[in-house]
Amino acid sequence: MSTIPSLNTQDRLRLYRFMRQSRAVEDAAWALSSQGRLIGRLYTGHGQEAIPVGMTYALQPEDVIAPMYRDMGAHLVRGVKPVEVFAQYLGKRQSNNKGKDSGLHIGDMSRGIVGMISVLPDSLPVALGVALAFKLRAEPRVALTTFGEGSTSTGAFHEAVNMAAVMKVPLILICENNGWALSTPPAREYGGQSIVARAEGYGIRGVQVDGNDVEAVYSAVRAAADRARSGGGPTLVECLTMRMKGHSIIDAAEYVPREQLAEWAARDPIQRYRAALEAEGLWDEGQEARLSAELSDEIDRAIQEADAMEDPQPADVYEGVFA
Ligand SMILES: Cc1ncc(C[n+]2csc(CCOP(=O)(O)OP(=O)(O)O)c2C)c(N)n1
Ligand SMILES: [Mg+2]
Repeated sequence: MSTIPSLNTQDRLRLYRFMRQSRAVEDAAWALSSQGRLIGRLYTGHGQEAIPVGMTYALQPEDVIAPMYRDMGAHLVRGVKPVEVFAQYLGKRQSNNKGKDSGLHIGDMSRGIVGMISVLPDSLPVALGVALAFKLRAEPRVALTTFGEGSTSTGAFHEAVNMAAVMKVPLILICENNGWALSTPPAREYGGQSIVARAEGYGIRGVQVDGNDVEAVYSAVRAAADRARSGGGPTLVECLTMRMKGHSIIDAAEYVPREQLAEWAARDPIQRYRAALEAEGLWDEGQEARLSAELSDEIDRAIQEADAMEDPQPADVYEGVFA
């Protein structure tokens, strides 16, 4: 067992800030989308913020992530600025996808982020390739990818996890089990009680964590990364959480039982972490009010700045499309 260095106060306050920033950016995007301002459909990770924040914080800058559409926090931890997110959502010419795509499809290898692939879960075989390259080059780096539990019911999942196990690559597989795959509940997605149980069948390490506990996610991923870096191969981390909004903004999710939402609302990862920090005397109402004001100001400025950017022109249609 590796021993995980404990998080210091500065780290813990940063984890909290990243989760708050993630939700604030997504809430603002929700409002813009409701006004018909986004060029595409909005998907959020509302209620799941502890996973992308905790996992990315646990990695080294030279590691590579291949995140999914709910992982706003992973992008923020990697240094993507809110203005870049809004430029992308608003379809601006200077955005990462030059106005051709919206959503969190912000691939940027200079920050170790592989762009999200919409065909699910095809980020998984890509991350496997990244991890294999690290292994072949004998570089002490790891790759990490995320996927929903619904996406594990495809052939690409099996092929990638099997090959990762056989090749013993430094790969961290994060399943964000949020209770639903669009309107399909787990009982109709997979047999068995968990996703993590599959790890044994593949011959890899598997751990299940409370996905609404940012420090639990951090510790599990930190251990998986240490292990992968020292040649121990892949780890499957199943993070239990709940999708607190619809699949996308156009999904009212009336199929989700209200009691399930209420139960998980009481375990909101941000409120819980705030309460824990307050109980330890590390956070108080004054700090909370200052953070709220700071985030609201940061986001207002980001939206204004993104809004002022140029829109793409018809002549740009082929730019960035062909290599
Ligand atoms: C191969 C494939 N089939 C269907 C879709 C359409 N689709 C997008 S998200 C989604 C649900 C995915 O559920 P899950 O993997 O649990 O992730 P979650 O949205 O719950 O985070 C579906 C069916 C897709 N993108 N790719
Ligand atoms: Mg799901």
